[in-house]
Amino acid sequence: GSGKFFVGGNWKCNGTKDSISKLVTDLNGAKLEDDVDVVVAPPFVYIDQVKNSLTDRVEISGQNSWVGKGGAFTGEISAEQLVDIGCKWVILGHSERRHVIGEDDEFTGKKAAYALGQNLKVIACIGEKLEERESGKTFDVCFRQLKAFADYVTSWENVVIAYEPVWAIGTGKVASPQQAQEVHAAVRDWLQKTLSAEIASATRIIYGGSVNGSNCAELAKQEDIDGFLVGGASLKIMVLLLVLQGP
Ligand code: G2H
Repeated sequence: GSGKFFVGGNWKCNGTKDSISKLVTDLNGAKLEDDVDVVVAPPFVYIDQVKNSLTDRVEISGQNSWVGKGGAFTGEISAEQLVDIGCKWVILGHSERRHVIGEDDEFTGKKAAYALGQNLKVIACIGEKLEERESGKTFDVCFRQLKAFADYVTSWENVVIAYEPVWAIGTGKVASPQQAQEVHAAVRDWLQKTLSAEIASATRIIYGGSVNGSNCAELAKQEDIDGFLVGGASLKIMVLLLVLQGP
């Protein structure tokens, strides 16, 4: 594995002022291991509330950002605004952005480059759909999505790659530790061949897709799994704490 173990909680489009206040109180009271980076991604409208109440031990991420400088882009949130409000990270290319909202590889790569240029760290998501896996295209799809990031990103220092097979997202169907490890190893190999050995060994590759307290330990043991992006389970503090115990 590479770097510090990383656990991100992606709250997606969930929560209210009250439920988020409860989650923050629980996170503040939790004993977090020193050797784990912990990041939460609240919905935009609650970031300020979270920033003003959450311990600095946990960093905050946006769930998306606009592809360039802010301006006349109704409904969008710029990378500058995320920085202004105290975010250190942004999740880009999440499969829900790609497949529900329709953002493509190039747009996603450009977003990553712009966010990095504004000093945000990027959680760059990739992953295949079920029919792509079943037709043997898992690596093709992941490499194509990686290449689109690599086409625009010049420094990988502030990038964490999240492998999230679409068929495992929010479905309860987690990838087996072997299935995840196989793709993580292939991603690391791609980084080595396409970018450099240094980037391949330094870049964290985290897994996302129905991670929970019962499957995280086996996944974390895999050589190339350097952390998790957790959706549903991150809304339940007891489950998140189990995941946070890491490898
Ligand atoms: C994958 C993951 C978090 P969940 O989208 O990004 O969500 O853990 O609910 O599958």
